[in-house]
Amino acid sequence: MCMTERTYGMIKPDAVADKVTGKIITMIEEADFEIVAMKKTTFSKAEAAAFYDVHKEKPFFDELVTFLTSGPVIALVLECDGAIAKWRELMGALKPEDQADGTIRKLYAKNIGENAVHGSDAPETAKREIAQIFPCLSCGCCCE
Ligand code: FUP
Repeated sequence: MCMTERTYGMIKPDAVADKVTGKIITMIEEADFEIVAMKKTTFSKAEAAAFYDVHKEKPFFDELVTFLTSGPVIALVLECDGAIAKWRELMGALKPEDQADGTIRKLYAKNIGENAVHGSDAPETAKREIAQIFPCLSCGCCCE
């Protein structure tokens, strides 16, 4: 059985613009994730809408797409045992009042929308997001 897990992580446009990419990558490495893949990329409106398709009926959808396309992101594939839950723990909660000390969002999020980082919330989501952003990694022979 495959012990390791992969998740899709993303340093969002606010944090890239604030030049805290290096600090966030250091936190990722100090938490013992393996960085399987990393690239700087800018989402088009269509790519952002596809990425956030699950939120398309939400009132904040347009704002979400506008924000994600507002500048480059750092897209990541992170790997370790329990990577999905571990990365979301390091990211911190969505709501500012719930963010624990030492989490990335506590340190760098500005508000509920401009929240510095993204992480897949489940194995199927991780698979879909990695396939969208890093199609060459989704060959079917990697750990799932
Ligand atoms: P998370 O998985 O923690 O990034 O949060 P969600 O998948 O629930 O939400 C995705 C994005 O929608 C968040 F990053 C920010 C945005 N959002 C809002 O802007 N307002 C809300 O009330 C909820 C989410």
